Amino acid sequence: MTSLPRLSPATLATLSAGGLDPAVRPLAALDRDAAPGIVHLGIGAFHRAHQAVFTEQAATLTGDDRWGIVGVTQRSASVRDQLLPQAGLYGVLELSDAGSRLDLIGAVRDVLFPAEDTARVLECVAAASTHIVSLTVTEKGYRRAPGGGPDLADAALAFDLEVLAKEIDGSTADASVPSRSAIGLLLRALTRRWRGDAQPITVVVCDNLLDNGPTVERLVYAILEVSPAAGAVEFAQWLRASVAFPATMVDRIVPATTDAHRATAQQLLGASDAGLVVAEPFTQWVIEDRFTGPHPAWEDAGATFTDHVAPYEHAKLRILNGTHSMLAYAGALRGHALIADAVADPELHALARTQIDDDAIPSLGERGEIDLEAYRESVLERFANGAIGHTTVQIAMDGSQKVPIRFLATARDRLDAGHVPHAMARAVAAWMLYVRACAQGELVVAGAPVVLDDPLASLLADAAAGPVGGLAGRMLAVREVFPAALAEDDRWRHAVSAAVRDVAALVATASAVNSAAVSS
Ligand code: CS2
Repeated sequence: MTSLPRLSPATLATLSAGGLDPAVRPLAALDRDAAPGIVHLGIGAFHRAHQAVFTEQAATLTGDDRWGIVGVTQRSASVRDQLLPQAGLYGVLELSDAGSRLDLIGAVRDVLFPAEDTARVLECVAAASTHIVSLTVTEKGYRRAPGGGPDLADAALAFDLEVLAKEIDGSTADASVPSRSAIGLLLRALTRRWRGDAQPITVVVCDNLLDNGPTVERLVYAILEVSPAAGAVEFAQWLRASVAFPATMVDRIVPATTDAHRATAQQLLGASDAGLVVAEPFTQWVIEDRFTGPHPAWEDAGATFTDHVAPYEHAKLRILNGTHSMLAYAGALRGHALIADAVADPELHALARTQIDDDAIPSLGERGEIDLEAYRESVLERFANGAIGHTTVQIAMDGSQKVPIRFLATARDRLDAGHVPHAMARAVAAWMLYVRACAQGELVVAGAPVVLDDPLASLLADAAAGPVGGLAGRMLAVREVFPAALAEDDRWRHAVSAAVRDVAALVATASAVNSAAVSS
């Protein structure tokens, strides 16, 4: 790649003077020095291609420059090091078979890394100009135990609870001690705000959790119930009065950025962009209209505000994410590197439709205004978008966190309604076989061996190891994923055992590369 200037306000000014490619959407003309109004925990690719874009467009339409974003990374400083040299500027490369477009985003004003900047994060959340703390920290980022409460055995959370107790009781001795979990950092930051001017604030959870806002709200109060802090009750009272946790449904397919994507963006822009993210054209955001203070005009940018998010959220988690995960596991096992190839595979396409029609849609009590059949078609069409290069292995990560939300909730509802969810059993079977193949080093996709990427990887590998016969029983015994009530339901056990045989046979008919995965 020839060395091009790096994206920055100065580079952009020069390029704009020379005329930007029509496929490049320029920045909103806003005062980027205005005090930021949003602190976002988890400034990964999804946030940058979703909420930050809605925020940029709302600012463009209203000229309201109160909504700059302070991004907070979690596990590494890499995003900070990508964006800060570019003054927070980056592009969103939108790809479809119809072509490409590049949206330039200026909403991000600063990026902090808690391991080095925890004190700054706390200051930013306590600032009077900040009205919103939002999060995309993935399912595992909330450190929850299988039942949904805080996972007190989690070392990072346990550490943070100790520091939090001191913070609640007014000791700032550990003010610069880095938080080790997102939920720990969130609570410390809210404590700092309470101890400061105690202005109301809204926490906007943008992760694929069931009933995400209220779920995190319950988690916050459950953590305070076990906190040794003398002031925990008083702090909880302030939270109840001053902090809202609206539910949201977030939707945009955002694959990992590759060098090929960067090359495409450079061609369009004429500059290199280390913070580039990639997305499909489709985007949706449904937000419960429950805020304690102001928010950007996200509705002007196309977000839906409603009192009732549940129908949207359930449809999305069960129809889109449920099928996405099934195609990821079964697709990888059949040698498909990309979701677009998996959904084009006639066997898997049929499985996807059956899963949606036989289990997901019937499990959705209330439809709201959503035409679920049309939604099914749009989802399958979006999966077929080969231009974005979304990989099966990327979606397959963190199965122990995703399977309960994307497969088991549907299965539970079907069983409670008296139906045996055979399609969900096949999805679960595909995950079990995927775990086994990875754990035994037998899965190769696009020439690369696949390693199990999951917070419970070693526990799962131990359970999956061994012959395919008995795999269902061994995996159903993993209580961190399968609650006893479901795992001991004979209808479900039989369905999963049969599904493991069926999916193993389906995988065996695929290319020679994978037949080895189920040879023993
Ligand atoms: C995907 C989601 O990686 C995954 O788990 O299923 O990130 C999915 O692309 C988004 O939820 C779409 O909105």
